[in-house]
Amino acid sequence: MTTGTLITVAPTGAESAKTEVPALPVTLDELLLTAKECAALGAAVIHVHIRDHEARPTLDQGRLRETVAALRESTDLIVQLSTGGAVTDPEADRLAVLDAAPDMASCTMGTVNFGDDVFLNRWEFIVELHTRMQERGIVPEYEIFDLGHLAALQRLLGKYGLPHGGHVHVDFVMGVPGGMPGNAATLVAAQQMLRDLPEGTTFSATGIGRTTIPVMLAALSAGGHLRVGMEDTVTYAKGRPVESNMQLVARAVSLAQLAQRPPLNPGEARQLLGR
Ligand code: KMH
Ligand code: ZN
Repeated sequence: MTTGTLITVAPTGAESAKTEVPALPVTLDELLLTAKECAALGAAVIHVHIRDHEARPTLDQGRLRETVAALRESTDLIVQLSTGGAVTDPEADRLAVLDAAPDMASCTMGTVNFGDDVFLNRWEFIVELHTRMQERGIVPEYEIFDLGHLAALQRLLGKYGLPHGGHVHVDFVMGVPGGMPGNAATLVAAQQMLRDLPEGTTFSATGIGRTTIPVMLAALSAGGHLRVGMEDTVTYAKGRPVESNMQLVARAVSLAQLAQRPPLNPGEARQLLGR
């Protein structure tokens, strides 16, 4: 059954430099302003990477806790922390992200080439993330960069059981150089593979860079949900840099409305995600 659209904003990421992308929110104040404005437009979830005082990616525990508290105080958004971090982050720091007690956290389902880098996600590490989230009542969003990651998720759930809340939600991150391509045919192939996952599994999709629009349109027509934000693209259209995360959320909201699948509010999103 097709429902409204869950819109997640991923405003910062770990890959773009503030010096090259001045509109990127990197301070807590910038993040909070972005969060409030994106929530007002129709976002229900925020996928958070934080930066240090020099705008470098960090997994600093104090900053993470402060960020979770501040987002909860000033918005109704579901707060999802990234456990992916940057490709250079050690596993121990990535696991410790859960100590900041977010509503949700990302859990990438396998290793993938990531441009010239490797985004390493060993099986034992994935199991540790999944089981710690179960114990602590944190809802995972399983990040799928390649089709094999869905087979890994099937294996994970078969061996270790359902996540907290019992609902499975995945996010197809498409168009990463080294991962699955960002196009409609691949999205449909990924969606077909959800048949092997628990009934009712939902998906969001995001397309990196120039795959943003084809992936967004394909996801909407296939009954999927959307993730948008400057983590995934810093170009709005050919030759036009993104001005703000709000610009990307506003576009997603208008396409969702056009598809007659208007944005879910945070309360509806919590119901959908079992949070
Ligand atoms: N920054 C990427 C290496 C996640 O947030 O869980 C990983 C990433 C995935 O962004
Ligand atoms: Zn991320």
